[in-house]
Amino acid sequence: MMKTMKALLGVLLLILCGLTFAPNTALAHGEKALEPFIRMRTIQWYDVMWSKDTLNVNDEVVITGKFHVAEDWPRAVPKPDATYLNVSSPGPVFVRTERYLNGQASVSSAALKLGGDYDFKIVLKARLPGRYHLHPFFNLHDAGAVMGPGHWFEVAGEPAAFTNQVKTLDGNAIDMETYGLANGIGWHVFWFALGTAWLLWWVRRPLFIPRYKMLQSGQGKWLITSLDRKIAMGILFGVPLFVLGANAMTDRQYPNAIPLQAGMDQIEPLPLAVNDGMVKVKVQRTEYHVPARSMTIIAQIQNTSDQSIRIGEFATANVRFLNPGVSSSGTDDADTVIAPQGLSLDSADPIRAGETRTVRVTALDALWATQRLDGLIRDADSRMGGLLFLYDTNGKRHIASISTAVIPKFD
Ligand SMILES: [Cu+2]
Repeated sequence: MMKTMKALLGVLLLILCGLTFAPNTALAHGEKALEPFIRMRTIQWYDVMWSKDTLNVNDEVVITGKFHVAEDWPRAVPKPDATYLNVSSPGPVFVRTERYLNGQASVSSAALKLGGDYDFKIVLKARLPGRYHLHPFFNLHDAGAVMGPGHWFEVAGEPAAFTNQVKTLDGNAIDMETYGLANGIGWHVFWFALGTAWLLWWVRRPLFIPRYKMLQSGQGKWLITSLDRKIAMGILFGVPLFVLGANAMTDRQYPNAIPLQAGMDQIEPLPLAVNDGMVKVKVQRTEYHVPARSMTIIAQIQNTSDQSIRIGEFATANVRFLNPGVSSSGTDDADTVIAPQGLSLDSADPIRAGETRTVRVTALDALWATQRLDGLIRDADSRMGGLLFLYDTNGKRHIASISTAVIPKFD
């Protein structure tokens, strides 16, 4: 007996240690968890920006950006007929106060069109002080979460200072932090108490084996007393009556209640497709050189615009390979995954207006491996997708969404 007690205590101590010394700073939260072909060929994020990254409790931050829905959507991923744009954060550290898709206020899920471009705007209000990594991300029905680029935010101030007052449709101001809390806790406690009491009513008596023995010896009728039956009947009729009564009372107290919305927002893609048609890119062959961590894309580029253009960037799965001299990382190079020298071309000459030329684009950086995109070559669907950014002499940007099979080279 003493031995088992000691063993039990030991196990408990181990569990306690595990809980106490568990690492409490997880620095990643699934950005690289999805298969590379899902991250590269579903939602292709670009131009994601944050209005600020140090704020006080109650301050608002605006996240804006765009995304392209890949034409070459993987066969293994259900089509984006039900998707939800959200922000991933380590717990309820911010509250989302507004969200827009293509300028339309949107609270529900939305269906996305393949090949479409959308812009988004999300307003968040800081709730708890701390340092947090946030990402916009898309929940794709039956597929999972496709993360957008992440960013660190520093929130200062006092947690108690947070206010979240909203005005309901009938004009009452309510505090979202405490509204209905007592009611919710009250109902949970009530059902928990009722359930536990009913369980204890039976558990306090001899259980399985004594009851089995009584049944075997023909004493089964003593197992259930008439009081048991009365209480059971009381519960059987009392509980539904109680629930219906409470429901009627709630109905009378809040006559203008709106159900939780389960509809789907219908939002058209931006009028200008990602590729405005001026620059056509046809990929002929793509090779991934495993030891060098370099992706070589041979593509025919047809420039039908009236300006000469240069390739400035290749972006896939939030990794950005920049062609130095043509493209810079923009405002935020602190933590988006950027290879500032990652993109090179076989010829630095711009592609002249009207010219069609086959170019060799090389995206080389360890990010292919550290972001676990090179796992692509072991997928059953070794296709890659991404956005090619081209700039003309006036700085106007053309974007081409490309998609290509990838052939690995191991030597
Ligand atoms: Cu993160």
